[in-house]
This record gives sequence, structure tokens and C-alpha cells, in this order.
Amino acid sequence: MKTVDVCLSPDLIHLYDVTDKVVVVVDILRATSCMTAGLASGVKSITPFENLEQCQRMKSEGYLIAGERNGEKVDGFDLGNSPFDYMDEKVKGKKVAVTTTNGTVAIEKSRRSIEVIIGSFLNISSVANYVLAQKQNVLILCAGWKGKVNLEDSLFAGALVDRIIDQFDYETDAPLLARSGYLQMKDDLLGQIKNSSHARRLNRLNVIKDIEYCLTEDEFNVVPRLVNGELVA
Ligand code: 3SL
Repeated sequence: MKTVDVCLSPDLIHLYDVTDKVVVVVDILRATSCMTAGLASGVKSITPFENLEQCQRMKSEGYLIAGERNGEKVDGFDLGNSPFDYMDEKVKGKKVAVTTTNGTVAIEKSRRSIEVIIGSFLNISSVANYVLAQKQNVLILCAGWKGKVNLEDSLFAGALVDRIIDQFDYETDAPLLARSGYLQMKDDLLGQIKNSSHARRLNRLNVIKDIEYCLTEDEFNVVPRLVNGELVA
């Protein structure tokens, strides 16, 4: 039977052998929600960078550059890290290079896997159907915050496990833990996540609209995949 596991922080990824797994990278607030929304809305590709300067250099190659550090748009970049930035007309058909505090770090750390795909509440059923249809083991990698565990990514992991567990065995207790948290909180995800550390951090930046949007389930029917270093729909 295929297995599913949950890695609650990119700093724990060294404990997992990703070479025989599809990795679902998740950063609900907000990197993977942006990637999902953008690629579903006509962005041509999104190239993730861990390093800010490398990302910035892509501007001279004709890319729009998106940059976030500590929740704020990086000065001089074209886009910040709001899903609404990625759905703007001016981004349609364009190639975007992006760097964020945690999301792009998690993608970078997953590159040795069979395949990297992008998960968010916005495309959760599509992601569930995608991994159900494949024969591969799955690791859900939560981007967290600077190496620490966060609520919103862990709840997404639990929600995805809940959708697929009938056809997967679990390798460790992390999927059980994440699923039980999700089942306990699923009727008031927004209320629970509004109290999370990152939502409170973002609230100070007035992005409540983003938080609400990022918790919308199944807005899009798209599974972004990392192909030759770029995310495509
Ligand atoms: O850390 C990240 O990758 C970002 O998604 C954080 S924020 O939501 O833009 O603050």
C-alpha cells in the first residue's frame, strides 16, 4: 500500500527520504495559495527561489519578480505575496520569479523527490485526486514559520490526509495528529486560524482579506507541478 507522511517543518526534512515520494508543499499563508491562484488564473509559470538576489536578477530576463520577507513586499519587486496580486490582469501570460520567507525554502528542500506539487485549500480536492490517482508515496511538507510548526499548514495537512487516508497507510503518527486537529477544528477553520501566530502577524499588516481567501476550499481545479525548476499548471 502507498504511504502518506507529514513533515511539520522544512527543518525536519532531513529525517525523511524524499527520493521515493511525491512531495506536496504547503504554505497556506500565503505562498502556495498565491501559486495556486496565479497558475489557475493564467500566470504562465512561477519559478521559486530561496535566495532574494537570485530572484531579483530574473527581472533582467523578462520575469515579473515577486518578493516577500516577514510578511511584507520586498521594496523594488513587482508583486508581493497576496493571492490577489497573482490574479491581476497584468500577471496573466507572464513568467513570475518568486522568493518568500518560508514557502520557497520548502520547495527548495523538496527538489530530490519524485515530484513537487503545490497544495492549498484553494485546490485541495484536485491535489487529493492527483495523489490518489498515482502509485507513489506522498509526503506533505508544511512550510511553517522559520523552521517552527504552524497551525494553518498543519491543518491543511490534516485535511488532505482525511481525504486520502482510505487508500494510504501512514508511516509515522504525524498524519494522525494532523488529521485529528483538522477534524476537531474543521467547522471553524477561519476562527481557529485567525488566532494562529502568522494570522496575527499578518493582521497587523491588514491582510485579513488574504487570510479569508486562502481558506476557501476548491476555488480552483489545478495542481501546480515543479517541472525543470518552474511551477506550471
Ligand atoms: O513565508 C512565506 O513563504 C510567506 O507565505 C509568508 S507571508 O504569508 O507572505 O507572510
